[in-house]
Amino acid sequence: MSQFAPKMLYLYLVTDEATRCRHGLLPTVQEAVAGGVTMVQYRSSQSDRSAILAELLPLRDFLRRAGVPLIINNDVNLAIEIGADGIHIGQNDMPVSQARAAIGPDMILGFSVSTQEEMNAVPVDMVDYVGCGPVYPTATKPDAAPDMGLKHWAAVAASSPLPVVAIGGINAARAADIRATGAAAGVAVVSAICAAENPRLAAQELL
Ligand code: TZP
Repeated sequence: MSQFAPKMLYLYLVTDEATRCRHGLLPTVQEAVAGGVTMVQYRSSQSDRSAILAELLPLRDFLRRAGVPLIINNDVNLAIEIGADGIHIGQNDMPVSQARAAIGPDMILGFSVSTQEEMNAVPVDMVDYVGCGPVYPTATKPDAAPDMGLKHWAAVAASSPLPVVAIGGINAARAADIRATGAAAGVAVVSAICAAENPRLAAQELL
């Protein structure tokens, strides 16, 4: 359907607000990519478009040169405008059909689920991958669904018709536990890399 390949999910960095990245947004992403990150999602609650573009365009240019796909969280227009590789939407964002229609067949579309019911309802023919979680408690997303716990997460993920990336409260030890279930194409993290003293090393430890 699109340029998506499941291996892109192996170590997926979801960015925090630039102000919460210990070393700033671009240096954090650059170091994380050097450490092995395979896909990056830009996630920001800012509403100032020019501020968004000011931090996003250099990020896009760097990721293009590095050959790492850039996904935009829940902003189809922004994703199209800057030529991102795809978008990621949640249960309370625009309908999947509307998102796919807007981005066309080639861009990557990720969709979040937090329960078995939501997994069962994923529109398989329109979505490329599923983000499933939070697996563990997370302080990064205050409005996140209740954490699933590894056992329940693994059962839900194993039932997925699409590649699954785990998210929520993941550190190096937990990444290993998640990978060991065999149900994940990859792990997605925010704070394990963005808040790290050494984002390159943090990424390496999550591989
Ligand atoms: N979606 C579900 S949990 C989460 C998102 C964006 C935040 C994950 O952040 P962290 O710091 O890796 O727990």
